[in-house]
Amino acid sequence: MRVKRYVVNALPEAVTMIRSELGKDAVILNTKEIKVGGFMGMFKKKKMEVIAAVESNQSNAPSPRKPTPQENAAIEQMVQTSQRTATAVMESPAVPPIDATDIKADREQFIIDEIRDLRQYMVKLSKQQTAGIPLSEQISQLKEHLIDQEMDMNWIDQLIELIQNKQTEEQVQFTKEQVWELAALNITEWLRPYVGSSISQEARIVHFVGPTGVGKTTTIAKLAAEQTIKNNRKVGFITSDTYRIAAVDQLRTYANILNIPIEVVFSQMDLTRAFKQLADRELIYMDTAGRNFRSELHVSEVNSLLQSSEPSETILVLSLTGKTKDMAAVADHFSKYGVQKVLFTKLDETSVYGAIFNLIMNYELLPTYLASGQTVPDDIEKFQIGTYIQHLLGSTDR
Ligand SMILES: Nc1nc2c(ncn2[C@@H]2O[C@H](COP(=O)(O)OP(=O)(O)OP(=O)(O)O)[C@@H](O)[C@H]2O)c(=O)[nH]1
Ligand SMILES: [Mg+2]
Repeated sequence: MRVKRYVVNALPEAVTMIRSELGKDAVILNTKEIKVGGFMGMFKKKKMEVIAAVESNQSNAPSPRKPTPQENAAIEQMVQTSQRTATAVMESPAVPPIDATDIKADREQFIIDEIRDLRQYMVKLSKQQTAGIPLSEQISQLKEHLIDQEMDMNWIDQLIELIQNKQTEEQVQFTKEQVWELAALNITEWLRPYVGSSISQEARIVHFVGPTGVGKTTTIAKLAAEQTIKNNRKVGFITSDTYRIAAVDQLRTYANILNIPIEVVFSQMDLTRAFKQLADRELIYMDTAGRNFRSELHVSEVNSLLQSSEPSETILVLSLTGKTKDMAAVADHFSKYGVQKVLFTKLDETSVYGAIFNLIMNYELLPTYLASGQTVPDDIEKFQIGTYIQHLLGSTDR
């Protein structure tokens, strides 16, 4: 067997040389791209190394290997060129002895193999992704953002998995905007069943309960102003907050400004008298003393004051400056007494909004209003998903 190495610019060039030097029965054993020349490792030129061989005894000749697609293309080009120009580059003036049917079969097999490999690769890839391979930079950024916002980890994980799966399904890499948009959509869907309830129109008596200093009295003044001035309703106040010196005075001041009658109660017995005094009022807001409601005893104590034979509702007031864990404990205690509606205050004093989401989702609380400042009556608005999500997710260019 005669074996010869050719270094050429392109395969057709080698084929011409092989045909003329080794004859028409020569076969290509190997081709590879190499780099030659250059200066100090730079400016090297791309060349092709072709190893060809010819057997003197044809029956023992090695069977030629399957041509690569690159070789196929080159051969085809060469066949066409030689057919067109009939240039006598070979010993034989005839068309080169390449069987077109063989090439076609080889090519088909090659495509089938490629498709099979590709499918196996895709299956491997999708398995890796569901098994938690590294997140894309955009998805990682969302995860970090939500951790900073103190959203519960189990919700973050669920959200990330949803976005990750969608990305795998669509076989693309989402941009930051797309990741944020998907997060907004999913969070909206999760919150939707809980959002939209306000203080019931049917409730004549509305009790406000919550830890010390969260803003119950201020909030009552804000809501009473809205009902009196905007809705022209006859509002009355009852306060049971007799623990603190000047606590009654605080509500009384607002009552005077808004021209709203106020009754002070010291026990459950006083309530009947107070309701009688306010018999002409369409709406009665009842202020309670802020207590340490992480203690269940205080919760049951205040609950005894909330009994009423008339349509009533209790609103749990929570400040966003509180710790999520403490808020959760309070929410848990009140939910045992059927308190479902919540009003968040001091939005203006925080830049961390995950607690709202956690409380709604974990305790099935219904958010009613968001208070965002000390000014009565302006700094309060109805809880809206869109506004809340803007706070939670912020803008994508941060
Ligand atoms: N920044 C900010 N301050 C608020 C908000 N709501 C109330 N406050 C302030 O929080 C402080 C306490 O408000 P109160 O209305 O007295 O709170 P409370 O829950 O009635 O307090 P106790 O009756 O002592 O339990 C006051 O200084 C209010 O001006 C709010 O949304 N944002
Ligand atoms: Mg108060």
